[in-house]
Amino acid sequence: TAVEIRPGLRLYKAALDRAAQESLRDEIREILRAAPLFQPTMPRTGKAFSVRMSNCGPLGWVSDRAGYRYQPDHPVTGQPWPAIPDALLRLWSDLADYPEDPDACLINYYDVNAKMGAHQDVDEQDFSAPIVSASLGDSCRFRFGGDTRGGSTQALTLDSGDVLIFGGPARKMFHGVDRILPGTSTLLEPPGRINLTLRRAR
Ligand code: MD5
Ligand code: FE
Repeated sequence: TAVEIRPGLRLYKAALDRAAQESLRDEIREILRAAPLFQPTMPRTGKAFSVRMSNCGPLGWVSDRAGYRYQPDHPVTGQPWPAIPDALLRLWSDLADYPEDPDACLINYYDVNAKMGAHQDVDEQDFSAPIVSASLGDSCRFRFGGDTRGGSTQALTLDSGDVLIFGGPARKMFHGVDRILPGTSTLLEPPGRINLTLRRAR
């Protein structure tokens, strides 16, 4: 049951039931054992993100002083990223309306104090593919606006199990996470929020 928030932006509330969330959580835990969360830093300034990250799939998104990019290996261990779990590939093929599998899945971990400033996702080569985002753990306030910085914005609460799809005219909108709502989920230990974004980087 999708709600079209605006053209190109669809929200599936509770797309993943509790059992699906638990099994995905367990698979992500295994992925993070092989590809530990790293702390990305801002290009040029070197300031640390409050969100920690990892990836699965052929390519992973990384950020350091040199810039933002997709690369096939973990920036700390040098190992290739683990495979994308089948449950996520099925979610993409069910919802993305795109003929190929995603080639990147960014894993964002928010502790209860983490947030993500407004930005656009424009490091991918083909904007005809959507981005599919799944939330696990504590709820968050997700904020989004238009295609330019500084216009009017709206906010949504994203709960564990929700799936958002950004495609078409919503693909390049500004968006960010204002804050995590602590104590809203028992799924994760330690608490916090995991966001998974399936993408076509190339
Ligand atoms: C999150 N992640 O909840 C947020 C929002 C990111 C990111 O923004 O880049 O990892 S998930 C919603 C989202 C993800 C990617 C693209 C778009 C929205 N978008 O094009 O609007 O961790
Ligand atoms: Fe983003």
